Amino acid sequence: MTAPASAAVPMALHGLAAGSAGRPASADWTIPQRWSDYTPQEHAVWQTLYERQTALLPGRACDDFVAGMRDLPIRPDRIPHFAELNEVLKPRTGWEIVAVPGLVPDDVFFNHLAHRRFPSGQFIRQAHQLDYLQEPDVFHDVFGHVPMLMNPVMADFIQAYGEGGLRAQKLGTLPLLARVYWYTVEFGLVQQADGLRIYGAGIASSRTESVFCLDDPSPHRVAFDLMRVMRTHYRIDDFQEIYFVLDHLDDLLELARVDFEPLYRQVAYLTASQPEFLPADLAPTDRVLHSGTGAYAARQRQAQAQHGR
Ligand code: HBI
Ligand code: FE
Repeated sequence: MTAPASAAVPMALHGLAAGSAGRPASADWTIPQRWSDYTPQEHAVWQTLYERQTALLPGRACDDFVAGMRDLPIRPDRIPHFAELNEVLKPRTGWEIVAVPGLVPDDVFFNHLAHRRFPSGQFIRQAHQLDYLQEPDVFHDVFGHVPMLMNPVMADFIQAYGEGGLRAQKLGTLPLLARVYWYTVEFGLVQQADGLRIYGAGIASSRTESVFCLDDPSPHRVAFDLMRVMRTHYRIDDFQEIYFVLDHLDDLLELARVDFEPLYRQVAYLTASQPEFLPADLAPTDRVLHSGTGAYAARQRQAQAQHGR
C-alpha cells in the first residue's frame, strides 16, 4: 500500500497467500478471532500504528470517518475485539466483522460482503512491516474500513459491490469492477466544504499515503467518473499516481444502484478502439482538480533502474 520496505526478515504469509497451509477448515474461510491469544508485542504494534494514524488523520480523514471512529470501541492500547465492535456496528448499519486468516478467494470475499459481513484479517503485521504489507491485516481492515462501515451509504455500497462482484465473476468482468472498489473504498478522496479529505481505507490506514495523497504535487486528483475509472489501471505496489474525488460521499448511493452490465459492454466497446488509461494518464474528459507533476513516480522509476530491476 506504500513504498516497499526491504525484505531482510522473511514475511509470514496468511490466507490465500500461504497456499494450502493458509486455508481454514470452514467453507467461508472464517476463523475464531482468538483475541486472548494476541501477545503484548502484537498489541504494541497496534498501539504504534493507531497512535501515528490518529495524529495524522484530523483535517485529512473525512467527517464520516472521524465520526465512525469516535463511535466505535477502538482503543489505542489493544487490538479491537470483533465481538465488541459488532455490538456497535451491527445495530448501526447491519454489518458485522468476521475473522479470516488473510486474503480469501474472490467468491468467498464477495459472498461475505453481499451478506453484510466484513472479513477482517485476524493477524497483525510484524514490527518490521509497519509501513508496508501486501496482505490485509487487522489494522488495515479494522482501522481503515470499519469506521466507514458505520456510514449507511458506504454500508450499502460495499454490500452492492459484493453482489456485483458475484455477477461480474460470471460475466468475466471482475477486473473492471475491482477498479471501482480500488478507486473508491480503498483509495477514494472526497470533497468536503473545508477541503479535500480521505475516505479510502488503503489511505486511511497508511501513514505515508495519508500525507502523500493530499499534500504531494505528484499525483493527479480528478473528479470521480464511473466509466473513466473502469477504464483505468491501478498500482498495488506503490502510492497511487491518480486519485478520484467524489463531490459528496452520498454519490456512492447512486453508484450502489448502477446496473453494471451495460457499462461493461460499453467499456469493452471503447477498449476495442482506444487503449485503457494508465495511472499516470489524464483523459481529455477529466475534470482535473490537480494535474500531478508525476515527480514521485519518476523518482521511483529512476531508483529502481539504478538498482537494476
Ligand atoms: N480478501 N480478506 C480479503 N480482503 C480483501 O480486500 C480481498 C480479499 N479477497 C479478494 C479481494 N479482496 C479482491 O481481489 C476483490 O475485491 C476483487
Ligand atoms: Fe481493504
